[in-house]
Amino acid sequence: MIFKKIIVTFLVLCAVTAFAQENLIVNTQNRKQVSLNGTWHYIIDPYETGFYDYRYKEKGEKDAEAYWNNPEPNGKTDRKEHGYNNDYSIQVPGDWNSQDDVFKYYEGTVWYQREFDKPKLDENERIFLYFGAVNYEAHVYLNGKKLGMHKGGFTPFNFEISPGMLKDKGNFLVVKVDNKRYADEVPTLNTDWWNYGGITRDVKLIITPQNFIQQYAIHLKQSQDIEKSLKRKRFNISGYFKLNTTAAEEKITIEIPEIGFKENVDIRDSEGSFDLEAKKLELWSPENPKLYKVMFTLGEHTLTDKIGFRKVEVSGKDVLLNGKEIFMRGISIHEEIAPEIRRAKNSADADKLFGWAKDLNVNMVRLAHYPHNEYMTRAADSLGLLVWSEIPVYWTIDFKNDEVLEKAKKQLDEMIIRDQNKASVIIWSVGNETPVSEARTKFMKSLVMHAKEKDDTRLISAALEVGYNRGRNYIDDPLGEYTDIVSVNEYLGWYGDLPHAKVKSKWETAYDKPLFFSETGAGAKGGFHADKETRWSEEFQEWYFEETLKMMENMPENFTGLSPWILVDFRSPKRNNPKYQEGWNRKGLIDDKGNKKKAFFTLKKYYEKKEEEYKKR
Ligand code: GCB
Repeated sequence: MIFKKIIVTFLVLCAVTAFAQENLIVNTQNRKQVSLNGTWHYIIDPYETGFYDYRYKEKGEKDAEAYWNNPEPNGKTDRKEHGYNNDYSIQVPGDWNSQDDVFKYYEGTVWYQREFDKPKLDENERIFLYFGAVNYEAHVYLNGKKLGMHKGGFTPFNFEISPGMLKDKGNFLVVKVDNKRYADEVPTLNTDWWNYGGITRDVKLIITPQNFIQQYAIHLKQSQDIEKSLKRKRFNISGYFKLNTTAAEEKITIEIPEIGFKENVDIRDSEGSFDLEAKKLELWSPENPKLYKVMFTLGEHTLTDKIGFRKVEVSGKDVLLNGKEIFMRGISIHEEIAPEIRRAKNSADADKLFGWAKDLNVNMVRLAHYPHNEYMTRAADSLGLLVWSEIPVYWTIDFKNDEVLEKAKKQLDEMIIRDQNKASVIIWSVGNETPVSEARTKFMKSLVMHAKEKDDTRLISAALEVGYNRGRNYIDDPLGEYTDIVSVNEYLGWYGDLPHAKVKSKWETAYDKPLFFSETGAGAKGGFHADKETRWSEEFQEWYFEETLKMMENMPENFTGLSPWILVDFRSPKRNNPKYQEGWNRKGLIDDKGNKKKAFFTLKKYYEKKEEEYKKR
């Protein structure tokens, strides 16, 4: 009994002091919930008047003019200098930029507000407020009390609402959202994409039992010899549970009904980790994206998920999936719906983007340059698309700053925790085109090691740069020593020289590891036709891809695939050619209206050929 009490106190203490990512609740789709999506009110506040007083000090909690407090005037003599009403409404989820012209180029603070009634709770149920993502900094207040703060524009977070905080009706919820860019944040000041602000992903109340499974991982044990397991039809399955409890729990039951699997995990002995054996599993792959219903029961409560089982590994120069060499026929994607000039945010958007990708005959997507919403990785799981998922450590991050490293690690953790049960995700990328220096390599190595420590069931990579040197492209970035595959962005023929230069171009790496082109591409304005040497014409882009594909025929043996840049044209404030770009990066194979450019079909044909070639192996 005394032992039990100690555990209880310890766990409660942990819950209070833990970092945000340790409190993150996963698999929110399959938990009891109330959506807080829909119409909210807003105040645009470029001077942060609702947050700072006139001496620029943070306002006191009860300050009547703090924007987290309900501003209803107290009778006709009362002076109130802010307020929320229906004339200032905004939809959640959604970036603000696309919702009204006043927001189009806005970077700064916007206050979001809505009310909600207390949901019906069963005895001992707990309640959490969950955000899929808010770009970039969110301060969250409920009924005038601060619940917490979160930084990072593309990863989820949640706060517990204690029962005493909720009224039966009209709970006043306010979020201060700030998307200003800073040199010491992740990403930093400079990116080649649009800085969409707002509550960009779903918001919901998650209702849990008193004791519940907060996070878990379940996967094929990485160390098993997968060919042997396939022959024996017996697989080692391992993983862990992280509970959020106020009482000591003893066991969790894991069930996979379709194969008659039912095992108990004693969580006292194992500290939550498990190592079990399953029979008759069909493995997940792009050709057969098999997902199983998996059930986890703690006490009287069962949480279900849909999970695929697969093993990805590097063997010498190859990437193996379930023991077989694969070639990644990829495409890079930004989280944007171009025709509507907005962030993608729901499953219809995921279907649209992946519908285009599938039409290109890809088996892999690089979700650049930040973790995309969870509809994307769920859809990738069921469609059989291999995923590269990345944190926005992009270009000129402040590599000498330890706090920036911590911010990057936090985003890495949140990305891994959310998606560690998605079979589709095979690569965690810790960054893109970071300029080589001692400080940068130390920083990036630390991220690679951190990712490996958190998850040994995926490959770790980062998109590197290459120095072109008279036809010899030698990749010796020191970071390549630590990543599992060596990935580079290559633009020969677009940034330097013309596409025909590619044929003579030779590729070598200093590392005996698989080589992947994480980008290659050229700009073209959809519908603009000219001879192939005319920049911005569809014909130029088509020529670029033809030459790129010819170059592919002479790649070294370790060449393992590519994810060209990019599926669809995307908004970027850096792209200001007034005739051809007009604020768009035009390297899409599909234009901003949704029309396929000529190069789309060039790549598609190549991918069809590659698919056939690998089928015969
Ligand atoms: C790159 C970057 C990507 C850019 C692209 C371009 O190498 O990784 O974010 O958008 O080039 O279009 O230049």
